[in-house]
Amino acid sequence: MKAFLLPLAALALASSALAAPPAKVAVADAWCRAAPAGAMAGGCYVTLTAAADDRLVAVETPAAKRGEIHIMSMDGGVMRMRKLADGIALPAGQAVALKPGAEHLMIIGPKIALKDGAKVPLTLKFAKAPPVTVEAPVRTAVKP
Ligand SMILES: [Cu+2]
Repeated sequence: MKAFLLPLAALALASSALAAPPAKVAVADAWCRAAPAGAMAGGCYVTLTAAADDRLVAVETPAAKRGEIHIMSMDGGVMRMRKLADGIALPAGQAVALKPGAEHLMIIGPKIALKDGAKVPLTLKFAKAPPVTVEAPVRTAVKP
């Protein structure tokens, strides 16, 4: 009897693994930094925690011409930023904070005023997990 039941149990396990949805990425603390009227771009920040190893590969928003993933770094005593073409690695279970002075999201050619109280919808795209859309409030001050 035991020999007959075991294969059935194994089959049930295998089929539930197949039906499992892709691991998700949790998105927390999204915000965008207020920018002067007419600014060509603005920075946005989020904390991402992936359930399984993943990558942030793109950001899209209807509130700007396009979104990019950037990093700030010191280059000969000057702060510079550049586009991260490969996005940002998200190790499983580890909170990755995008913040001023480090990795950030850049919205290029904002179509709305980036002032206190405005909201920027951001759709974050991942290599494996389904995309997540959040509303990032615009703030003047850096989050405490
Ligand atoms: Cu930037």
